[in-house]
Amino acid sequence: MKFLILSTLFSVFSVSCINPKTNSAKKPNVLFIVVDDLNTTLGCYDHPLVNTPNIDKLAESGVKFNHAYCNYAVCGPSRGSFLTGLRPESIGILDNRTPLQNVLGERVTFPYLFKQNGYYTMSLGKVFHGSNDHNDLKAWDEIYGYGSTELGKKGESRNMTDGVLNWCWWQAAEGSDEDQPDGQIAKKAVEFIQAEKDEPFFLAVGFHKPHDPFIAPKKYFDLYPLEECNPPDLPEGWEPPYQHSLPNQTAVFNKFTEQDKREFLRSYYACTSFMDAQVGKIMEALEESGQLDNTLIVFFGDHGYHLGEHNWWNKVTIYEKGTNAPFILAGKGINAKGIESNGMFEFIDIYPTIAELVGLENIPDHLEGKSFAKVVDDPNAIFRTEVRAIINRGPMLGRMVKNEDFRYIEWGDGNQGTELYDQNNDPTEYNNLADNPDYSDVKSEMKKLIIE
Ligand SMILES: [Ca+2]
Repeated sequence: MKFLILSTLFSVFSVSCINPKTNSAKKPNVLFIVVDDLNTTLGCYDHPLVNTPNIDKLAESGVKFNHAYCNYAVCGPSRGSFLTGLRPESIGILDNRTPLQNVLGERVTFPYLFKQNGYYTMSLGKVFHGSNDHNDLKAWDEIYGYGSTELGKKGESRNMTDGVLNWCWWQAAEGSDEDQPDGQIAKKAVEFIQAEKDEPFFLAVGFHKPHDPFIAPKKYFDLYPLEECNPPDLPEGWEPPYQHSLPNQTAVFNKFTEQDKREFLRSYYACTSFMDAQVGKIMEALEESGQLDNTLIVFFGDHGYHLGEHNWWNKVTIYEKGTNAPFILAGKGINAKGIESNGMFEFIDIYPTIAELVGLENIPDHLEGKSFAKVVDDPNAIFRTEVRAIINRGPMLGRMVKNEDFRYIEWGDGNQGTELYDQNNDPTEYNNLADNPDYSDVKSEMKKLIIE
């Protein structure tokens, strides 16, 4: 009630005493960059090889989060969740086929709240997943999607599975950055930033790479000699605890040669550096236009990604590698500079956090996330004591809960298997403790936490 009264008073005040346009111009802009299938393989997350100077610079100017977790490690469900502020089961999107329009109802999405608050809203590339019926069209003043030019479709390429998996190929493309969709997105974003605007803006930039197929201009492939692209070690004799611990394409990766693995890594790294260069163009435009100081920048990957860990080369798991993603906040309102936060949060927390940081009004009450905006004043703040994610294996659901010490997984409500990993002594999660009697108490404690 207190909030309602304050909100009403403010509204009256703003209408009667301040020119609405002047008032709205004081709100910070938001640059919201979501990157498809980007894991923490970045310089600023201490990767020894990958070259990402622009993302590193962004991290140095703000807060880098080490424990950001998606709620579902697939594009559509993850975006359907964080853009509505609802868990995947609550919004009802558990695959890439369910259109948002079928389930959204009257609920206000994250970008639509900006539009309702007087922002000019722009969507470039992959923000919502998929075509128009997967989007919230009323949220945007403008929406643009992009495709490769004919030149950008040429270049040396190879499918690393001899064609068995039609997504699993790379191409060192001819042409420039702007022969690729992400280069065109960056160009449009720069033009948008340079243009005169009356309103504050919400600029959502959805970069496609490093999502497969791994296509980037050749110069980015040249950054990474194959002999320096070292695949991770697997423990001798390790097998997944259950067939459904991983998705159903593991047989293909059992045939991966050393050469295949190194090419996979090189192409993911090349795509990441290509995307990083596009981030740099946008940041430079913000700085040169004098808007950097009045823009909140949000940068993250839409979920995690395995690069050979657990002998798996993709997403769709509820392990650390599948659920943990890079997340950086910088710019307007982020007082901490070059800080790491080890506080855990879930992607459903993004909506209420950014809405609070920017000072949006009429934040809807359907949101299931918790704001972690207090990080601005206290980088050591704890947001959640545990995080949760789910994943489908056909009709079976897998659930994960993780706290500071353990990750616990249940398949089919526990009837189809359980997994328990010590996060401190076994961070790579190869030693399943679920059937170890020494951990039966831990397991029952974690079981109680699996549903919030
Ligand atoms: Ca994705």
